[in-house]
Order: sequence, then structure tokens, then C-alpha cells
Amino acid sequence: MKTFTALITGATSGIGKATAQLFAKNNIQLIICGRRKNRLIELEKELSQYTKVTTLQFDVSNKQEVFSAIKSIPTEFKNIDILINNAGNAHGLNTIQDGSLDDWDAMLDINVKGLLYVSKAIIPTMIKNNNGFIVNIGSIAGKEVYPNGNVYCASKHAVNALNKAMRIDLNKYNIRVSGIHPGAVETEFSEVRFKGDVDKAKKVYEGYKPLKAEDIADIIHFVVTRPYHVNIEDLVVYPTAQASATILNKA
Ligand code: NDP
Ligand code: 8X3
Repeated sequence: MKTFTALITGATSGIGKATAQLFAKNNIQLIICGRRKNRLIELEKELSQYTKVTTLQFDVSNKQEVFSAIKSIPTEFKNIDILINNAGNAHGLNTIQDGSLDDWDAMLDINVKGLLYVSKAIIPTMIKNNNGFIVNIGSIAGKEVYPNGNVYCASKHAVNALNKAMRIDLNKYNIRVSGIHPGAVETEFSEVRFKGDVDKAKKVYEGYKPLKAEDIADIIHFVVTRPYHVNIEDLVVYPTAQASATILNKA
């Protein structure tokens, strides 16, 4: 049976890491990516007992780094079957009038342009192979806008649009494209949003049971293991306690 190769961005934490762990246990070869080298090395060590793993350290928002990293992929990993566009974060939670320009740049550069750069670097291989799977991790913030979410929501609305656009443009090359849009998942996401304020981050997940990174990994794995003729376009996933970005049933 063919061994699939997946490239996962943002594999050093949260959803990306849980996806790498699950893929490894299902014998999918891995190219794990992120900026934090020590975490990549640790994860490579952990997952090498299950599958072949290689690491790529780069910032998705730096186009030179993206293209030279993808070019440097060892030959045995070069035929990427599955791309998980997961790297991303929210930076800040402020009204539009109080938002920081640096935070806006970070969110648009990483969540939107980073996703585009990585996709642009990998799509030619998929076109050559007349086969491939791209999973874009959006958010409920890409489906609705909530107070103070402004630019993060805009970045995820862009991911939602790009997900649809990729599916249309890549359809004739047999490349499947799926968007997964989680609600609240307890990861390092809120620590990044609140710039390392761990107490503030913890409060986001208090009083209800949020999703775990593993819940989303499980769904990603389900999506990429459907029979070849099945393409799940779009999945919105909430914790049971959540009904929308702003409606949360806290105890
Ligand atoms: P984490 O903060 O736990 O993980 C984010 C990952 O993205 C890390 O591995 C980080 O790696 C990587 N990353 C961030 N910036 C860059 C960059 N410039 N270049 C390369 N890699 C980068 O958060 P989550 O796991 O929760 O987030 C994963 C995705 O899920 C994001 O796109 C997020 O928007 C989305 N999401 C999260 C939700 C949540 O509630 N947690 C809900 C809906 C969507 P490193 O720092 O090593 O580079
Ligand atoms: C993460 C979900 O609602 O915290 O994308 O923005 S939310």
C-alpha cells in the first residue's frame, strides 16, 4: 500500500502537533514545520518510532524562507500528498480603533499570506502528480465576526474564501481542498493572542469544556482518509457548550 506524505505547518503546538501525532500513528510520512526548532526536534524524536519524519524550520510569512525550505525537502519526502495549512494565530483582541498595526500585520501576513506562500510552493508538485489534498484550517472567526475580533476575523474570512477558490482552481488537477473551522480549542492560541498572559488565556476556557487539539486532529484525519471520490468541502466544529462565536454556555 502507498505511504502518504503530509506537510503540516504549525506542528510545534496545538492542532498541528496533535495532527502530526495522529498521522504518525497511522503511518503517514511527515514533514513537520514551525519556527521553534527545539520543539520540532523533540517531536521528530517522538514520532520517528512510528513513521519517517523530517523537519522544516521557517516563518510562513517570510516568502524567501518558505520557498527555500520547501526546496530543501529531502527527495524521499518531496512528493507531498497532503498539505495541512494550519500555522496561524490571533494577535490581540481590541476594537478596530485601538488595534495595533503590528498585530494586524502579523495576522494578515501569517494567517493569509503565509497560507498562500506555502500553498504556492507545494501546489506545483500536486499538479505534476495530478493528485493531492489541501486542508485549510480556518475558524468560526471566518464564518462570523465578533466584537474586537475584527482583523483576526478578516484574516479567517480570507482563509474561507481561499479555501473555496483553491477548490475551484485546482479541481481539474484532482486536488481535493477542505476547510475546517473550529470554535474554541484549548491550545496555546489564547496565550499568543494575549501575548503570554497565561492567566488571561486560561480564563477563555473556564466554566465549560472546550475542544481539545486532538478533537480537531481526529476530524482532519477523517477528512483526508475518505475514499478518493469524496471531498468534504467545509466543516464547522464547536464544543457542545458553544453555539456561535459569542454564545457560550458557561457554568
Ligand atoms: P497554537 O498557538 O497552539 O499553534 C499555532 C501554531 O502555528 C504553532 O505551531 C506555531 O509554531 C505556528 N505558527 C504561528 N506563527 C507562525 C509563523 N509565522 N510561521 C510558522 N509557524 C507559525 O494554536 P492552535 O493550534 O490553536 O492554532 C492552529 C490553527 O487553528 C490556527 O490557524 C488558528 O487560527 C486556528 N484556530 C484555532 C482555534 C482555537 O480556538 N485554538 C479555533 C479556530 C481556529 P511556531 O511558534 O513554532 O512557529
Ligand atoms: C479561534 C476561535 O473564537 O477564539 O479562531 O476566534 S476564536
